[in-house]
Amino acid sequence: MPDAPSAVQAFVGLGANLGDAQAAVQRSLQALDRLPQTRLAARSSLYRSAPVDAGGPDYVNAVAELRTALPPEALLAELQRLEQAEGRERPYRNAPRTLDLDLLLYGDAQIATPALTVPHPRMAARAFVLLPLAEIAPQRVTPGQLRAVADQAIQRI
Ligand code: A4P
Ligand code: MG
Repeated sequence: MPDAPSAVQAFVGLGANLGDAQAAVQRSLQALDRLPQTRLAARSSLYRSAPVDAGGPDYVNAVAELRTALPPEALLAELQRLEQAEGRERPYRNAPRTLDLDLLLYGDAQIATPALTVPHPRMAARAFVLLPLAEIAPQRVTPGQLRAVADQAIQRI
């Protein structure tokens, strides 16, 4: 089926560091492709990364490119529903998690509401976002950004 004329290119960051994190990320990539009015256009490799500003086991991270006709708030609600489906609990900020889905970019939109900040405010400081994003959308990441996170421990799985 062709994309709706209103379809927007959006990027979603996936992260997990509890349970079978690799399986949760793989399952969720497939689930993103089944969201209403949405298809998975590209997906990065999986990456293993040391926790940044957080504790617990290493993370499995990836980035997905979506084409979606959902407005950003509706897309966020769907992402949160998928987090719940993976058994996400929120005991405290940056707690280890079975699945975290962050809306990184939504077209060229700049969004600042209480529920949603896009571009994701911390993405430029994080190798676990920038490396997978550069793999599928090199034009959205600058060499300077990559240099700035070069000291963060991350490897492609
Ligand atoms: N929210 C606002 N903007 C957005 C957005 N663009 N995408 C709001 C998603 N959510 C957004 O999120 C809290 C609230 O942020 C949501 O209710 C939503 O309305 P949350 O997922 O419940 O809480 P959180 O995960 O503790 O915070 P957040 O912001 O997701 O944390 P971060 O900053 O993403 O950090 N280290 C490695 N190696 N790999 C990781 O994946 N992840 C984190 C989480 C820390 N360290 C990590 C990793
Ligand atoms: Mg989150």
